[in-house]
Amino acid sequence: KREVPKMKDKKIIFSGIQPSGNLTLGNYLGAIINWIPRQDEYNCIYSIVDLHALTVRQNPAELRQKTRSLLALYIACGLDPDKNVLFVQSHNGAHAELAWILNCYTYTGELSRMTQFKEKSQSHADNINAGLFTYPVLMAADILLYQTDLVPVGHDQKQHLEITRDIAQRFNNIYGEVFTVPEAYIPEVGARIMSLQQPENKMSKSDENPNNYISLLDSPNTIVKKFKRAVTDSERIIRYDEKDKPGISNLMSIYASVVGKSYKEIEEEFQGKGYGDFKQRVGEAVAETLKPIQEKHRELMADKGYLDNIMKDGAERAENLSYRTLRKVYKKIGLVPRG
Ligand code: AQP
Repeated sequence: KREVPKMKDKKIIFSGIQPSGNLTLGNYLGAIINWIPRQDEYNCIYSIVDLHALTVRQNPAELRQKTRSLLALYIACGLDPDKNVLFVQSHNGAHAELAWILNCYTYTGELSRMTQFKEKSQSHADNINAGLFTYPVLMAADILLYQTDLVPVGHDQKQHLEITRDIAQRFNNIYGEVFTVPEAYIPEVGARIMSLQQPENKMSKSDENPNNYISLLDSPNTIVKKFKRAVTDSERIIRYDEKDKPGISNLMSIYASVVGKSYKEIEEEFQGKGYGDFKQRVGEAVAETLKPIQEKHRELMADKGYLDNIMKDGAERAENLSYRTLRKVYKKIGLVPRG
């Protein structure tokens, strides 16, 4: 049995990823890579946010499989289940409960300005459901339940973090200091990894074209091939320029994150070399980084009992932490305690 972290002996980190596809290099470099070094310094809570994934139609069997696989990937990437609370969102009813309350403190006008809602409404025009619209409210509930101080996410989640802060402040202004107002942590490099074929769009795990993304579970061969096919430009010079050279700049930001070099160092390393050499090297560096993760993931997926135990334990610890906040919220707004 793992211990429930003490609520405020250390600062609290919360983040999550949807099991809506295989994790991409974007999810890894934008989010997960920043979770690993903080597990000693903070109380960290990481969720597999399966309720969020339902805003887009999912195949039930695949969703179940991807949820387990994502838990295995969290651990394979280096999250220690003894140091972090790892759990599946739907295993803790408090998320849906608080989301309903917060829906009543969120304006439809602010939700209709969310970029993700606008983008997903376009890409899923046949299923613009209410969940897609209120997604940021569920996300606010996820974060606020744990009195979170810091939320490490990629750049695309910045707007959702801002609305979370607005909702928390609005609620606190009416009822007193109920919620900690969280800060976003968005890395300088890697916060916005773009699609390999369409570098003007972000890399997404639910993209229909697998050549647009690198899955953390792609074989080394596939990874190198996908990088070799990546869209670039006709200048033949490796230099960072997001506006005029989005393809090359994206590959540079991936390489910079993976090998820990600055853009200047990368420009020097590839001075006088062609795009072919550069792409090959980026592909190899990514494949090398992912190899130990893939091996560990394979091992973990073969041990169903171990993953089940982590999930069960994580759910209990998450519930224990979050119901303290939920009870306080219910009391403040005037719901009668069950007794
Ligand atoms: N391209 C990206 N670059 C950097 N960070 C990224 N993240 C996502 N894409 C990139 C970060 O990954 C975390 C998990 O995101 P999510 O699963 O909750 O949803 P998302 O942001 O909508 O990610 P996807 O991959 O695009 O999922 P789908 O395709 O299902 O919508 C977040 O911290 C996010 O910032």
